[in-house]
Amino acid sequence: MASDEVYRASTYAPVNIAVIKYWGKRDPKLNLPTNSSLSVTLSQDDLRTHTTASCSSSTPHDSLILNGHDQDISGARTQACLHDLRQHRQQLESSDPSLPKLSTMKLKLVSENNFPTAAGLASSAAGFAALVRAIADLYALPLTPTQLSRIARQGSGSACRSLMGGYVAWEKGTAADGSDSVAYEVAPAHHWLEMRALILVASAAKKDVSSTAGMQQTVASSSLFEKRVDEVVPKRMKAMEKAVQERDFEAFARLSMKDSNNFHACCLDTDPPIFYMNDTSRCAVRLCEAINSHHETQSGKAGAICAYTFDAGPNAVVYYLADNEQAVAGLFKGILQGKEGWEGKRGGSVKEKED
Ligand code: 2P0
Repeated sequence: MASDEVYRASTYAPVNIAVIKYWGKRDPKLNLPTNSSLSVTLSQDDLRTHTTASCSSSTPHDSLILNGHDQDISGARTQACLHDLRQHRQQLESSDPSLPKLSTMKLKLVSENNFPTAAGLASSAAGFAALVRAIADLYALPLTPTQLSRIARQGSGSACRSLMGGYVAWEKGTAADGSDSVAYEVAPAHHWLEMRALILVASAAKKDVSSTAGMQQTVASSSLFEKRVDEVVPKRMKAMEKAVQERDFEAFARLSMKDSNNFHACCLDTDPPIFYMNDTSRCAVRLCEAINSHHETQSGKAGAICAYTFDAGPNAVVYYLADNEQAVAGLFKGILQGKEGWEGKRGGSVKEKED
């Protein structure tokens, strides 16, 4: 019988790692950022969320199970995403009465992360991107990734950048209703296929200060942050887009490291100070610096071959080009293998799977 029919759609969404960081909201309700940001989407063969969305007339209530555990989805952010997606479906149903009334059915969402949740590895980015896309697929919504990014942004800011592959910018926008605060593709993954990302897990523990809380403490108390928003990031966004367009790794690396350091300096300038990086993280910074200096000495010319970046947690992401696999990833793995403080390591690529 049609009334018992179960409708279902599944999708993956990858993690993205920002090289120009999002930190701070100008409108917490609509989740609008104080500055634009730019990220690299990792291959979904590496770190990703898989989500299945289903509904039927007998589904009792909206629910989300993440890694086997029931999640509370009553929060305003998840509700905003569900509301918008249902509204889009309702519009389709009104224009074509033969469509099943999925918008009136409750949703069952089942997600799995293949990496530590809430440990500064962008789990909310992949999580909300997968949730929004799975429901959009279930509802057969004719929306572009940029249109979906506007919905996912309400769930978690960084999620809007996980709806596209490759190099993605999130334009902060100026409209009060957030309509122009969306993600767009700066370049597809195949534009710079040689890019690789090594994820160094310094700690898989849940972070002390959530990004959402931490960034608003920074907005309220850091004077360094004002300069970051007004001057530093607008210039860097342009320079980073250019570096990506021109596949200029040296510029990409310098900008990434500087922006990570500027973001963590703003965290330190927050009252009370927020420490996301730890001794193990600083060890990764030193190692990157040493690799770059060694390369410069050996080659006799300036040019970074690796770039570290840290999100709201101690784990390092190190970008490098495939040609320097041995000089960067090989060295990191050799030195850190089994070393105390590093609980695990993952190699990732932007497009193709690496071990
Ligand atoms: C980023 N981070 O650009 C930056 C760098 C953390 C440091 O986006 O409150 O989890 O859900 O919008 O997206 C983390 O912030 O925050 C983040 P909400 P989100 O990737």
